Amino acid sequence: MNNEILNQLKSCIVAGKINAATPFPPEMKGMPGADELTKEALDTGISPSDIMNEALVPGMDIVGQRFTENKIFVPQMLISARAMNASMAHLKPYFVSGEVKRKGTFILGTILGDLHDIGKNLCGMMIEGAGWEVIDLGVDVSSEKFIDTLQKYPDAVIGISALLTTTMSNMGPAIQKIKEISPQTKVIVGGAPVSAEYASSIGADGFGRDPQESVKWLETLVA
Ligand code: B1M
Repeated sequence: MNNEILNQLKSCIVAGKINAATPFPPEMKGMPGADELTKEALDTGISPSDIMNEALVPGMDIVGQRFTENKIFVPQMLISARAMNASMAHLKPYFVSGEVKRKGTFILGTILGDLHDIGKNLCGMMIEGAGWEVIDLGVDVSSEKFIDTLQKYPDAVIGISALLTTTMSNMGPAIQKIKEISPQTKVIVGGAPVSAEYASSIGADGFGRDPQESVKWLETLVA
């Protein structure tokens, strides 16, 4: 019974079925979505961490994998993230109370001067879906703002996104300033013009070609 609800919930995440009222996807019209199934799971006594680890995380993992393989595209990924958010709304109180532990904290932002946030937002959603607390600083983030936020979350990992060849050059100095204050802090960078070689040349610890690669790299930190 428990497995059945969790499997259904996982399918909703993968298919992007938010709640019973949403008509998408057409083949699931009228069926309960992530919203109703999460409530039912909690009412049945399934623990919030089982909901997270056995439905949401594996569901988003499939979504990320399909995106990497070009089997789905940005709109499908966004709708799956909305289904995940519908479920997370029921789980948030348990995170706040500490009953469900996160894998860690991830501070995310686009680099100084860069206003492109679509890819950064997708990464944030996938990383949250993988069980991390995401502190999203938004766009055009200065190194001072990353460092200030790090004071509040000293164990956090930092993620920086850049979409312009002109702004990606701001990432190296930002990483240098972050590492001067906190040498042990891990930093991952990504964005269309960024490559693994460039990432390592500016002192980043990790590079994510897409959200799924970023999730996989984060997993190596907590393995
Ligand atoms: Co601008 N823009 N834009 N733009 N824009 C590009 C990037 C550009 C390639 C268009 C072009 O000329 N063909 C070009 C950059 C050229 C270059 O530098 N080589 C460009 C330019 C020049 C500019 C302006 C300078 C234009 C101007 O004003 N003259 C200006 C700059 C503004 C600024 O940032 N200061 C500008 C403005 C804008 C808009 C505001 C209009 C808008 C952004 C809206 C927004 O984001 N809210 C915009 C858009 C939409 C684009 C394009 C069309 C689409 C970007 C996008 O969202 N892609 C883009 C052209 C293109 O890409 N086809 C373009 C979809 C998104 C899902 O992909 O962001 O690559 P992406 O994210 C991927 C990966 O890169 C990765 O995961 C995501 C999912 O796979 N990823 C990470 C991203 N961040 C990551 C972080 C990680 C890990 C992975 O770890 C931390």
